[in-house]
Amino acid sequence: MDVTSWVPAYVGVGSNLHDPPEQVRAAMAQLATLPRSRVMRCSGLYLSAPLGPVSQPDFVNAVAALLTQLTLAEFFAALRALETRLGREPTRQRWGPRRIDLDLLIFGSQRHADSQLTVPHPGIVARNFVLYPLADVAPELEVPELGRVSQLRDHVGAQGISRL
Ligand code: PH2
Ligand code: MG
Ligand code: MG
Repeated sequence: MDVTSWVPAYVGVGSNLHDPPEQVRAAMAQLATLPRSRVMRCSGLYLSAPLGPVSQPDFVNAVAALLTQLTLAEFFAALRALETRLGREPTRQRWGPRRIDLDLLIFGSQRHADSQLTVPHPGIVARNFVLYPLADVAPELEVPELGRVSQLRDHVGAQGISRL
C-alpha cells in the first residue's frame, strides 16, 4: 500500500440535543466505519457555552483525528452521509440547536473554498470549543496560514468551556 496516500483529517463533533455526550460518543464510534479511513485519536469531551445569536442549550464538543485515503470530496460527502445516519435534522436554523454536527476542520495541507465547504474551517482560530479538543489530539499541528494549535488554543482562552 502506498503510505503517502494517507491524509490526516480532523473532524469537529458537536451536539446540544438529545443527550449530547451520547450523541458525540456515537459519532466518534461511527467515524471508525468511514471507508478507507482510520480513527487515530479522539479528544476528550468539552461542555461549551453556545456561540452565536441563538439562545439554546450548551454544546458538547470534541475532535477526532483520522487518516484517510479518500479524496477531500469523498471524505466530505461521507461526513454528510454520516450526519444523516446519526439522525441529523434535515432543516435546521442556522447557528441553532442540533443533534449532531460533523465539521471538517483540516484535510492535510489542502485549501478549498466553495459554497459547501471551506477548509481549513474558517472558525478554527476563534473557537475555543474547536481548539481545546483539537489540542488534545494534535497540539503540534500547524494550521495552514494560522500557526500551531497549542499556541492558538492558549491565545483563545477557556471562557465558557470545561472538560466533561
Ligand atoms: N455550533 C454551532 C453554533 N454554536 N456553539 C458551541 N459552543 N459549539 C458548537 O459546536 C456550536 C455552537 C453551529 O454549528
Ligand atoms: Mg456543520
Ligand atoms: Mg458547526
